[in-house]
Amino acid sequence: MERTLVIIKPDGVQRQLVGQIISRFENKGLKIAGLKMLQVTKAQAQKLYEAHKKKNFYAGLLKFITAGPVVSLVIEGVQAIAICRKMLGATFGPDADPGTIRGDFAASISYNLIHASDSAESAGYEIPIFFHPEEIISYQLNDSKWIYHPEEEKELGV
Ligand code: FUP
Repeated sequence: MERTLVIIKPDGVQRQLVGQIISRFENKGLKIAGLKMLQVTKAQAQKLYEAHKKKNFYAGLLKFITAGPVVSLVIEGVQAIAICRKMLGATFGPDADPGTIRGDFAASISYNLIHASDSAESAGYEIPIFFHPEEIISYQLNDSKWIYHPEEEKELGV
């Protein structure tokens, strides 16, 4: 089982796409382990985008992610990190395939609606920026036996 950080960015909240985006993760069979709306602080934004500190788009990134409320989630599931990345699509709307979140909802090369951790290492770094341990809930989904095969379920402890 993996956990990953997903952030519906300010454009997603303003465009009232929160429900539709969260539904996609639920429909896939991924579990919501944490969920909150928040205003990202400058300190949180700097930490999240630490890897991009020297890039020319860094200032714009900080401005965008702090421009309004976001919805952040901890999404859990088998291979959740890779699955969520695939569901997001390519970084920029025009490049993202139809069927992906960005492909279906984003036309911009800067307003790209959503963030998801790109590796287990990133998830381990990013989740604590937005969630205290007690805000991430361990529970079993009622229908997990129809999301994963019973053997898979046993093996993976889902
Ligand atoms: P992604 O992992 O798809 O969210 O994209 P990256 O981690 O490569 O980049 C983080 C954010 O920086 C993206 F959401 C968009 C922004 N970005 C730019 O604005 N310009 C670039 O050239 C690359 C990324």
